[in-house]
Amino acid sequence: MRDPYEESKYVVVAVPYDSTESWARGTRFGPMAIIEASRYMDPYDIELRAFVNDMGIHTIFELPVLGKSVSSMMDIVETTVRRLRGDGKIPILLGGEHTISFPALRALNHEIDAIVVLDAHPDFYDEYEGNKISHATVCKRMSELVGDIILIGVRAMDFDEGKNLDKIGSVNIIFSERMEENLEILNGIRGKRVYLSVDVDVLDPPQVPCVGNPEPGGLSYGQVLKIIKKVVELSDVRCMDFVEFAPCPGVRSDAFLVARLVQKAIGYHAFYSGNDKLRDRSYE
Ligand SMILES: [Mn+2]
Repeated sequence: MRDPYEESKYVVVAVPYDSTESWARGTRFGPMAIIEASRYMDPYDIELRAFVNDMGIHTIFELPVLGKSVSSMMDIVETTVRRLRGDGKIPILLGGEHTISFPALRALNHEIDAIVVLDAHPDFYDEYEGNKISHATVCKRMSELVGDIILIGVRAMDFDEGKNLDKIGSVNIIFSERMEENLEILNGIRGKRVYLSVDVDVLDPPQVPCVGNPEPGGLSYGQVLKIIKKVVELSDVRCMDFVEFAPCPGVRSDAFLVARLVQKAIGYHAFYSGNDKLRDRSYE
């Protein structure tokens, strides 16, 4: 995915930041593991009957955020995303910890009507371990910028987070165990400009065991794909991120799964936003 910047609609940005992570650090290795796995992926998408190579994807290798303070990381991410949107690109951020979504949203919240988050946790603490900005508070902070927020796949939360969720009128939660029957909530984003954030811990741990905070009872790869497809089809997604992947030594299948998820998401976006090149190469 090394198309020239000028010719690319999608720009993949590696953000290897994991400084506020509370349990296991290691999401700093996530972006490069995903990019590395993507090199071995077949570029043909069977479902879309199209070549991902034709979609125009440029990759910005690691932003210099490692070991930086939260505020410098935020400046770097915000400046980068603002520049990409100024050039008309769709930023695809690879984390790193979930915290990176907040500065990304801040760079473009003037053009966002709703946020869709896939996550095992609501990340709705007001403050966590003394920090206002961390992986555990990120969705609360984001909801203060854009109040219309849908959380999908939640299956673990703290009592205080529940109270914070109640205070915000337009938070919709689709809990993991009632996912299928509640997906019609997504119809509320039809036609809206959306920020899509995928915390890969939304997946069931056997599928992606190496995440910051593994939580049992998660979604399958197929369910996550279905949700991303629906979001991209119904709405106008302006920016996406895939966060919290922390590769374990010796395990390759989960990096491959996340890379495929990113590839599929870009493919759906290109398809539903009418990429002619993509359709021209179809076998149909
Ligand atoms: Mn999260």
